[in-house]
Amino acid sequence: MEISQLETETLTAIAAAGSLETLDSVRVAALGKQGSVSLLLKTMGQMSPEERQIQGPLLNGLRESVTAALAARKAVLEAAALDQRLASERLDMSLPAPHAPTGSIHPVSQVMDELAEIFADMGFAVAQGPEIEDDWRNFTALNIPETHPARAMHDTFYFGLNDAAGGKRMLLRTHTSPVQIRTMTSQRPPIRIIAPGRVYRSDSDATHTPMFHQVEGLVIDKGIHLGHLKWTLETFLKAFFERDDVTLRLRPSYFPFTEPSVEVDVGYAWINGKRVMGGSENWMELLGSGMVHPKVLTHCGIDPMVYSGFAFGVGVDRLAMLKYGMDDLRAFFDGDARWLAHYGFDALDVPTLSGGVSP
Ligand code: 2NL
Repeated sequence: MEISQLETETLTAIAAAGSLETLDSVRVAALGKQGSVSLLLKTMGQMSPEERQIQGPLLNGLRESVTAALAARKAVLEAAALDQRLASERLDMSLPAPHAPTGSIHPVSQVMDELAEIFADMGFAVAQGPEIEDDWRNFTALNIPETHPARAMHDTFYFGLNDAAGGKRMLLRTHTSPVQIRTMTSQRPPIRIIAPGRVYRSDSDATHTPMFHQVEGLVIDKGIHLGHLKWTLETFLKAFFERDDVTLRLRPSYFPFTEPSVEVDVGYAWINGKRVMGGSENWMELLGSGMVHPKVLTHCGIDPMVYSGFAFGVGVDRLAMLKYGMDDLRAFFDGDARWLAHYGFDALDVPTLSGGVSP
């Protein structure tokens, strides 16, 4: 076949190719191993030098024009295919996001995160410890001897006597104080910690669950006095309830592990059937505190002639109820998805002092 005729036929086929697939079969038929252009190019090997001088440039010209036409057609077909995809694959940006089931942060976790944020700002570290403790850390080190009525007060869950850990009687901690005991026996003052966590007492009614959450705070340093305790609790409660007019009332009390012991009430008023913090119309007992008993410091190897400190304890569940308005403590631990959806918090809404501790 004549070169010019082959060129016309091939370029016509390329121009007529309506899809990338068709175009590729035209390419194979022309430039493939057995393609018409390729076979013609191979005939140059048998030509005489004189003939090759004439035919060579013509054949190379044929290959170049076919290659260029294929590339141009391919670009046109690809652009058309993209246009078609853009026209058909439409995404409506005004549609609502698809429903995806999401969990939420339990009010207890939310409040614990808020407490950690508030106390971190005052220089406190968060300390944790085991929920299964020994008698010494839960009672004895805290100046609660074997026969002390305070042990009965705590309605303790005990494990069996023959424990692998050297015959020690183990128990479920009745408060998070053993965490502070662990800190005082393993670190030197100054100490500034809060210890939030689960605690257990054999008690169950509308206002008591056998497991509940407590946060205790401990500060040990030289020259710590009741004024430091009062300032710390005042600063904490103002930040927690997000009101500058929170009022405190300190009353003398008794705990074996503090001397003196101080019970702290917060003032509140009823406004439109809602409890609002502040004022001195009504008082509610909120937390227990005091100066750490010298015997507790001595038990932990801290010299009470050199160091002093204060401690406090407060129920986290109670703090959550007061701040977020739940009325039944038992619902906290039912795992009811509707209750959790109603009272739960956005996992991405992390409490910060700068952004407000509550959502
Ligand atoms: C309450 C009372 C309180 C403490 C907890 C404490 C811990 C150590 C030493 C001294 Cl290691 N004290 N903790 C002190 C006073 C009160 O909790 O009624 N909590 C709900």
